[in-house]
Amino acid sequence: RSSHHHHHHGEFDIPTTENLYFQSGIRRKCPNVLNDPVNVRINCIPEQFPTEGICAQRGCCWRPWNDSLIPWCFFVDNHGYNVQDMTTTSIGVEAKLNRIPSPTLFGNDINSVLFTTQNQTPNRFRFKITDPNNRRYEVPHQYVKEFTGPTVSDTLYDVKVAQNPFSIQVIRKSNGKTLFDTSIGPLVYSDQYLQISARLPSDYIYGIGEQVHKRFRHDLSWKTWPIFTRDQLPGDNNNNLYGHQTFFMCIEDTSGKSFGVFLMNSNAMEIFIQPTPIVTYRVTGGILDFYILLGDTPEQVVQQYQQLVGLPAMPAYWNLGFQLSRWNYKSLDVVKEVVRRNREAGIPFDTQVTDIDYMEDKKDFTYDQVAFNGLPQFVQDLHDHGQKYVIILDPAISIGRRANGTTYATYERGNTQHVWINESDGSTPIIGEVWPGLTVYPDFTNPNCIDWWANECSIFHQEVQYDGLWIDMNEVSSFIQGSTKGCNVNKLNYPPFTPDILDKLMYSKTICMDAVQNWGKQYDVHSLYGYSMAIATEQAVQKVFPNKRSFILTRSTFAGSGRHAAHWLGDNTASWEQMEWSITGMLEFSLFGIPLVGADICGFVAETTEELCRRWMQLGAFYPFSRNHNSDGYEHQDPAFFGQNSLLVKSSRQYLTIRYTLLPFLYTLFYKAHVFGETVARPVLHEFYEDTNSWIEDTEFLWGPALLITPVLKQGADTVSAYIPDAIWYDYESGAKRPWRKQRVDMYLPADKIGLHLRGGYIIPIQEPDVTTTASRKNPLGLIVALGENNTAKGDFFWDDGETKDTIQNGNYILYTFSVSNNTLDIVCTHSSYQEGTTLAFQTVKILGLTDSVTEVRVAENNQPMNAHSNFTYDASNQVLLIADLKLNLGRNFSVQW
Ligand code: MIG
Repeated sequence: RSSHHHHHHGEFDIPTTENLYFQSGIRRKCPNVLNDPVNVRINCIPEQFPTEGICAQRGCCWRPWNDSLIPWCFFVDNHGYNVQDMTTTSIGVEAKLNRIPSPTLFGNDINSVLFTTQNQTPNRFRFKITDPNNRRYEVPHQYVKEFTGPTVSDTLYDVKVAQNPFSIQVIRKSNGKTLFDTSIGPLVYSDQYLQISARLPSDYIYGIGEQVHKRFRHDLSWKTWPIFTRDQLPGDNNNNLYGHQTFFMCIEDTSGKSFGVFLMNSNAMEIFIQPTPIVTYRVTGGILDFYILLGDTPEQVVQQYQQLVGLPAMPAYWNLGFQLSRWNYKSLDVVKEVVRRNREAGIPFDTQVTDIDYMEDKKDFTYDQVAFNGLPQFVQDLHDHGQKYVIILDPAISIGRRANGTTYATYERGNTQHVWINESDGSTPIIGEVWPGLTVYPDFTNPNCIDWWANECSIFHQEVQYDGLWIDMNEVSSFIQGSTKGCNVNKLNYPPFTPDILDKLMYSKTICMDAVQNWGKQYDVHSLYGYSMAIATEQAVQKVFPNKRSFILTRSTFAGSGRHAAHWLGDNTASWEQMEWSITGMLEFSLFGIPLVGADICGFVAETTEELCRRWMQLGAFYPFSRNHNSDGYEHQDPAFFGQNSLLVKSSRQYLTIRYTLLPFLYTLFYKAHVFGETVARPVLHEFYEDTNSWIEDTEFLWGPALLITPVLKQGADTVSAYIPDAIWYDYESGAKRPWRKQRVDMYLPADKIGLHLRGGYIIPIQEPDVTTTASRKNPLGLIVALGENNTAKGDFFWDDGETKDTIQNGNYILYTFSVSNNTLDIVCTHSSYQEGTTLAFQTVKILGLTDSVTEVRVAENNQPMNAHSNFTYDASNQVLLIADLKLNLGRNFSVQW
């Protein structure tokens, strides 16, 4: 029998719903009742102030409302597509969709489109709408590849397709809940305007970027979120920022069931969110290519997303150390002084960064021979102290000469190899302007360009032995609109619909949309610039540091960038509210699969204050990526600048020292991010989804499942009203059990304190801290056991050399699992193929929450008879047992009994 067969009509019909406008045969009509359901209105004039005239032209319904947020002109049932010839394929269904004759919105409607579905995995469903007659832009992604099977049965989802007009519903089989229902609005599919709406089953939506959302949970009150990469600083507005992120997660109920929606599309768009809730995509090109991911928990959904777009890179250990940076140190002498004073202050500090001012005339791969004279020797001094050096690189390459009048070799070599982005003719390099003056733009989607870039990185490394690369301005940014010649008047530079992007101009602060790259027209590939630059830089790093992980920090991101780079949240302002919003920003990048993320500590733009900077250093000590960075023109804000004996130095040292103590735990979390897509900086809701209070929590966050971080975010405050999720919690610093559980508390956090709580039930690996990771990695290890319910606990530990590439793939690592029950801690080595690591040993075990005094401690190796161990102390007031002087070398199995 043929694998393609026709289904009966009824099989794909959407079941009748309660809603007046969705009963079969009635559907959306222009309401004549007074209390029509305004929240389900799908805006028919999204791009300008609505008028009755335009509304009539578009064949939509005109019903002004006393509130201009609510659409006055909205779609009725005469727009959309009808299904023709639905057939099954080996992996889903396929149908032709024919446009219902109706007025156009933006012209060039495609009359017949192809709808295909793929049941890719039991959890992952994909549907795609393309033009069968003309190839439209599809993202050449590194990890999301065309799916060819095999077929899966046993999906967690059912899919229903309505025929006239076309719509799709994705339903969770286990409870019949409709997760994604496009019958709420019309499908619009024209050359430069694609629109689809989906009704969601829950008001709790997270993700989409990059914009400032302030709160982690989305505001549903008619919000437009433009997406198109842009060199724009985060502010109190809905501006599109540096990254292009189209993934969101939605929690369904207190069982934790959640789903994710990812649109694979790089074109400029806006995502509109309204009550009910409904999300509407308004996309300027490419195809509609949706992935719906079903999980039992929010964390699982995020894991599935990362497995799809590329699991995050395993960072080098030193990437987790603290970094100091600023724009415009002005001279190497100043940098040296900053390094000196922070060393003197005992600030744990792995990496010194320099910004564009190290360069000669802001030219990549040069350094200022006057102001930064002696840079190579300075880098040697950093290395002698076990520290690292990171330089900034901007993509734009100067077309001008060197200061001494010679040609700029980097530019000349690139020219010879034709590696620049071209104008619409495909052969004339497009000229813009950035820091070094007039510039060309490397086309990182061109393999020759990647070779050129890697070569330049390599040549410069022979001169200045940097350890990592910070890639900025890769949205791509230009200070002039389009090019030195402006931009042609055509449908790419001036599309019929421009999303609500900043300046409402496609080429604002970037190059023309008809410029040409290897991957396609700028119109389609603009938002992939940072993504491609990170991939090119990854190749460069491979050439410069064969077999090492190095460090890449990128400002512009796309889906899957975490595989290649870390991210910081860009040019924030030194303000209390921006410090608070940084938590949401960080958690969103956790969802996007870019776990090595943080904001500029103490704020980039504007003068910080001692209090703000102190509180921000406390919070920033727990950003996965921890860097204090400052803009040009503001006073220094490195910790030691505030005075060797300042409270700010003391508190920064205190919490960075705790960070360094916890690095084995943080590194293990990154291992789990890299292998399983688990989040590192974790939203409270991922662990405590049974409790709806956690669904809106974004002023505190977790490291993995086990460390709750509660910063002070308000000026003048020494008490935080904090929500304590439903678990046993121990104060990290004293080890004392807190009397709090599933309640809001006033947490006393005086000037020098941030709230740190360990969750009962978890065992975390620690290491004696030091001022660099080079030093701390050699120190004794330890374990903290936070006893949970029934006095049990569990944990794990990943260790390798911290910098060689692919240690996990090659098996060169040590892995442990820990568990406690019946007063016994089992330390089980499940993998041991990193010989050098076996010189390290767990030397201390600290047990929190031990109610009874301890008289004897016994230690065993490989179940050999247990020896009594004499060095332990029990602190009865805090109920903490500290066992010291252990020598439990890595690679072997132990148990400790008390
Ligand atoms: O137009 O290199 O976000 O961190 O200090 C500003 C100078 C360019 C923007 C980056 C910022 C960096 C600055 N850069």
